[in-house]
Amino acid sequence: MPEAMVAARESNVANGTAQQVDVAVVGAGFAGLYLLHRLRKAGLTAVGLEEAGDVGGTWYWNRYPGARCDIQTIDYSYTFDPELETAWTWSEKYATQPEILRYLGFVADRYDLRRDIRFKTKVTEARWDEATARWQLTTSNGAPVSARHYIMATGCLSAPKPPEIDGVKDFKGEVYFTGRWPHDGVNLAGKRVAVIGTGSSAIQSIPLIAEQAAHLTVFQRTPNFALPAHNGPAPSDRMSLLQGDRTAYREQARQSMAGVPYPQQTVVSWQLSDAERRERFERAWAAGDLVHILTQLWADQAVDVDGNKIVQDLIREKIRAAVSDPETAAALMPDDHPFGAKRPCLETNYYATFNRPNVTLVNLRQEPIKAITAGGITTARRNIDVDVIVFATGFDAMTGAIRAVHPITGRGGKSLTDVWAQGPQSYLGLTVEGFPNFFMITGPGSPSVLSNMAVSIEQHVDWVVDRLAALRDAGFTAIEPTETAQAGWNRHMADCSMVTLHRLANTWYTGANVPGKVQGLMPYTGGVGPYRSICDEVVSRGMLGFKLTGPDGAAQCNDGEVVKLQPDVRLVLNLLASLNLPPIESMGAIGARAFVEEFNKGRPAGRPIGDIVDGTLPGPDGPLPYRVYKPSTSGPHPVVVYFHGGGWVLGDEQSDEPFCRDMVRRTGMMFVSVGYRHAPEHRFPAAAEDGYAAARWIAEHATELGGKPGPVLVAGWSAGGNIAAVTCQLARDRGGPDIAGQLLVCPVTDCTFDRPSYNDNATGYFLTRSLMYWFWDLYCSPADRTDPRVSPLRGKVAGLPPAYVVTCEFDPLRDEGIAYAEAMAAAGVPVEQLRARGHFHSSFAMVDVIITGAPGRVQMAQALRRFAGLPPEVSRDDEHSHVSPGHRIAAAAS
Ligand code: NA7
Repeated sequence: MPEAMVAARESNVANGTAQQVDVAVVGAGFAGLYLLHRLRKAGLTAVGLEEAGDVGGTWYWNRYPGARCDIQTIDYSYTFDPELETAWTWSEKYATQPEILRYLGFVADRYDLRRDIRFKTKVTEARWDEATARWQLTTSNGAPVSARHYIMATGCLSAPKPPEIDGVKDFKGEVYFTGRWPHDGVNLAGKRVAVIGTGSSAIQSIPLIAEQAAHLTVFQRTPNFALPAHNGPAPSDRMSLLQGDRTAYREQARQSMAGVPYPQQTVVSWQLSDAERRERFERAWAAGDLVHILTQLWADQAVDVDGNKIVQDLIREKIRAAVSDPETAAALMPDDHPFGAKRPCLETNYYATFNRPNVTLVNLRQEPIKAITAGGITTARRNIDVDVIVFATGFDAMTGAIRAVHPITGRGGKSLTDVWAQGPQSYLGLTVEGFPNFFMITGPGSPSVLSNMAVSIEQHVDWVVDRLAALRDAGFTAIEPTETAQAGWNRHMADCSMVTLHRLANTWYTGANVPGKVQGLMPYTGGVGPYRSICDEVVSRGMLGFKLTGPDGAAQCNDGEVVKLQPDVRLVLNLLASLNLPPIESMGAIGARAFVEEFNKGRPAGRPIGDIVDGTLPGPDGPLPYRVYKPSTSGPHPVVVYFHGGGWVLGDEQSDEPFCRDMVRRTGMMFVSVGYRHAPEHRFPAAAEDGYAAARWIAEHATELGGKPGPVLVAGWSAGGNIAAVTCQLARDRGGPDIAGQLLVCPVTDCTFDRPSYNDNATGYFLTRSLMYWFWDLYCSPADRTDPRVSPLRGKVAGLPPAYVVTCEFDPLRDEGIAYAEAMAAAGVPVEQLRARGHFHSSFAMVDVIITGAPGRVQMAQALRRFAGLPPEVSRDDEHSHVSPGHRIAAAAS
């Protein structure tokens, strides 16, 4: 900062006139320090306002015994300056709070940051002044501040939660909060100590408190999963990865899901034997690394309740083995949330501490705390006398420091507290509509606490500072997200929340730990790498979703939503795009079939079902192969005749196997998938006639196949949906078979290519318009295309079986599917539609890849069961029967 400016600042502080800066930053922790450094480099003047007496943020306040980071310190570091990386060496795999604080002090000194920070200074009010397009801040100490931009670098866990227990004021002993631990330490020797809470802070401090105290009583409301930290020197395997190629290591972290460089697992739990799963688990247990065990066991561990439960059981086994008293061990075993849905902890001697004679666990689920009294704590069963109470009860997370600490008033006098009354709303977790030039670092709506904070902070700070510099250079003075962009982000947040299991636990991620707080998942669950690419996309698409304004009415706004696809659909499409595959239609039919076969080898195998039997049936022009998929329950089951997708050209009776298996599990019905003949060898109407003949034969032979006699159901995806629809028309017109219902998933129904979905989704969503043209050309000559046996929309649609029609937003076939559903409904056929928002043509077929497709298949299964006269729910252990509806929490913003 130029000398004159420093002098001006000092005199402003002294005389009470507002300190003028480009940017005011609240907080001098990891985020605030890097902000000040970057802002200075960008030529923007800044002041840091920090309540504490020095730098450090969360590491300044959390000085309780045993406080450490639980992301490995080599990953929990700044990476913006390679020289800084080599100038500092961590002494341990997980550094202690004092060492991390020293590191942040070292950084502050190295870049001379303290001169821009006003310590022991709280912002007491922040108000946007429309006339000057500046934020006006009042502070608890010194001059007010006038800033063009206002940035909250306040951290996610910095507003401790009040005790919420009656009688705290009556207690005559000592009271401490882990999040506000005295700087000169606490002597607990010889004292009777109570620790309330069993989150990370408690789990880290309890073993050390137990060593000092005469007696320690731990009051536990919810047991947590804790894993051994195996602290010590940084592990050599991780160190050699880092030192081998530092740039690649850091880049992998930035592109990863959690901000730590681990690969994406692709093997699913049911592909592994018990022994292989145990081997993976033991390796992870020995590694002592949260991100390893949270991400590296099997691909379904974080997204599927079954895959997750295997991990839970293995951890519970470890707890049982570590704790001698079976009742205490049982009480310490979490059983109300998926592993990882609540923040798991790293421990050193935590479970073993409960084997000490001076430690008692009080299970508050059995005996809740009634009150705190002068002498101790009274539960529903007893009085426990103590000298010291340690509240390790956590924080008003994510929104607490931003919302509750001081009033923030945006455009038109709107208060942030009011705007967030129903949960935090943001665009990218960085900005809020109605609050121009206001930014949050790791705010609600960003990956934040579900990521390595160091990586997320650097990404946020770089993005924000680059935007401020660009804004200045373009002559604008204000930036604010639009309503459309914010609503879109909130929808995207809600979509992401359906991918992971975080929504299934009541935690501080969801606001459930604070009485009265609106509940909803606050952090972004879509992953660090995808989040980064979205932020970059906002910029590359001309600051999409932001309104920029400047002097003399200058304005720019490229309004819109940055992500309309479901998050996993976006990932899959980006991956496919990155592979630069030649168009399928350029491969020729033989080449395309080989490609699809190869492509399918890489997908997760379908889940186990009862039995699979292959056979052949007599088709109109020779035998046709079929594959029967049977449920594991005892039959006979209703029969679904299934037609695979592939544009009448590709695939076979096995190519939709994951879908068939999934639907068998969800419906409890038997699927018979038919290998109908393909073009170009067998052109129209071969596939249609095969489909019809197969349905007829299967209906007639249901009992021999092991199915239930009586009406069958038909189902199909894509061209298979076309054959299913045609089969229903032919069955009506040719005297059977009796069909109880039809499930048409993204069906081809018409030979017209001018509906909007054909143009809107012509390219970029895997099934392209030109691929569809190719399919049509191979299968059916133009003269035949209006025949209802290929364009069922052109046929008579009255008198058809009840239908469930699924269409996807980003599919060329969307509008003809909707048109067919509407035509049937208009003709009196009972029709239900699922118009899948954000999905593409293959969403529902990509089982265990497009996780957001699962709820759609649940609805399809329920429809098939209704058609078959069965109750909607199949009694099996899928994710929707594991969890009571009350436990499902969508994103805060939804
Ligand atoms: P956490 O993880 O929020 O843990 C707080 C603990 O305190 C948790 O076990 C709570 O039980 C318990 N708690 C909270 N309020 C009460 C009341 N009123 N009565 C009894 N027990 C209570 O905070 P931490 O400080 O441990 O960790 C915060 C994060 O810092 C951590 O996740 C890491 O990211 C670093 P509950 O589970 O709500 O039933």
